Amino acid sequence: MDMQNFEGAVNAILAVLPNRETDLARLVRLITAAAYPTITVIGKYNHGKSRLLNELIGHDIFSVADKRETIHLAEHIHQNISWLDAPGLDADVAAVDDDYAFNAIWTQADIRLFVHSIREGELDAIEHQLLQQLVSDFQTSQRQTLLVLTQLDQMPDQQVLAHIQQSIRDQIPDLNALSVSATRHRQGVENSKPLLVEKSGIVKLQQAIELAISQVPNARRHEKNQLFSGMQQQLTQLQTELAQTQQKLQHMQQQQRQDFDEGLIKILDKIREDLHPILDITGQDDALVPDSFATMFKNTAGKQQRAKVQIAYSRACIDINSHLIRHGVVGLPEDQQTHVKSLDTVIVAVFGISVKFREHLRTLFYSDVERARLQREFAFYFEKSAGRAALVEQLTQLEKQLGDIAQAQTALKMLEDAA
Ligand SMILES: Nc1nc2c(ncn2[C@@H]2O[C@H](COP(=O)(O)OP(=O)(O)OP(=O)(O)O)[C@@H](O)[C@H]2O)c(=O)[nH]1
Ligand SMILES: [Mg+2]
Repeated sequence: MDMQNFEGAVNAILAVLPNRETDLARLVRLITAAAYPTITVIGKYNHGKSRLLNELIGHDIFSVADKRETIHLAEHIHQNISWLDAPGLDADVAAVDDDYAFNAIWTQADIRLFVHSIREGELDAIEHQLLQQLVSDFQTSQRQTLLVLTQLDQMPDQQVLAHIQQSIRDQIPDLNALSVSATRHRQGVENSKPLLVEKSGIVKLQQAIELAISQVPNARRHEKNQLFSGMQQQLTQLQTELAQTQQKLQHMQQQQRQDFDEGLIKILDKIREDLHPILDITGQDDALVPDSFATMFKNTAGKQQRAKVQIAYSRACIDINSHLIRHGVVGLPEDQQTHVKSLDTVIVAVFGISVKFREHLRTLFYSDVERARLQREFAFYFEKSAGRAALVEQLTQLEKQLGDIAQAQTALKMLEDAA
């Protein structure tokens, strides 16, 4: 699997699990990393991180200064260990520097040396919070953090020193802090003074680092498994939830349609029933006798009959319309609207505008063919209504999301096979 495929796989997973960005970066690092364990320093600027690394490596590799000095990540490979020097943390000064530092601790490092200058007294809030995060990260990832108190030589008063060491122990009881002095170590080494070397604390720190390094292979294996299974679980859970929602919505979709269809049939049956007395006339249909000039202002039998037919038809329309509104069908779809508002109703669209005579009512409500057409057409407008369209849209979205999850699962599997 090449880098490009890695990127594709990572993006497929990120599309579904955006909050796993750091975890995925770490996972890719674990899959592609060289066999070397990686050790980084982390801590506030000017606390002696770079100088500590130089002492541990035994060469002046990283630049040291009495000011804010390291601004990028620097890597040096020494005796099969990758040593990373990171910029000092200081959110106020340069957020970008912090990005480098965070990348070092969360993505790259197997072991973190958290550096705090004992000259500064207790840990401040930012250091404390980050250390706690690192300690709790150990519970999940088994990545180790060593707390290193630097510039021990700057604390000549043993009582004050002991007091600060105790305060820090109280602040972060889960970590055993190691106190060191880079300058004493350097002096001891350069002047061949084993006692000074011993007193520098660097040797003890080196032993602690050795121990941590020996645990890296197991920790990495654990971390990989934990990341894979964590993401798999998250994907499965998401998939289950979405599939349940999908089922619910599909059921609702069916149920709504069934309610609409059944309700409409009931109403059409009732209209038939109601129309009986009006349609069942024997003999001549007075409604068909047109008014003449002579009867223009008279209340003729024809007028009465026509009024009766109109009233019956209006009632039928009201019944159907209230059924439509109850089911969210409030008007014609936009592409069917005209500039005549009064004609822009579903009723007019389905019934037409010239229902005037008994014959029209008979055809509309008594013929089976026509009734099937009415059911079909009203259902068509029902499906076009806003609520129904929104439901379809929701289902389309869900299907897409489920597709994305399936892709993310495949991508995760690919990564796992590459690991
Ligand atoms: N006396 C004494 N000075 C130290 C010790 N460690 C580091 N220093 C000095 O502290 C200053 C800062 O050291 P650096 O190693 O550059 O500090 P840093 O944490 O890397 O700083 P940034 O790169 O800016 O984040 C330098 O002047 C070092 O010489 C120590 O153990 N004792
Ligand atoms: Mg530095």
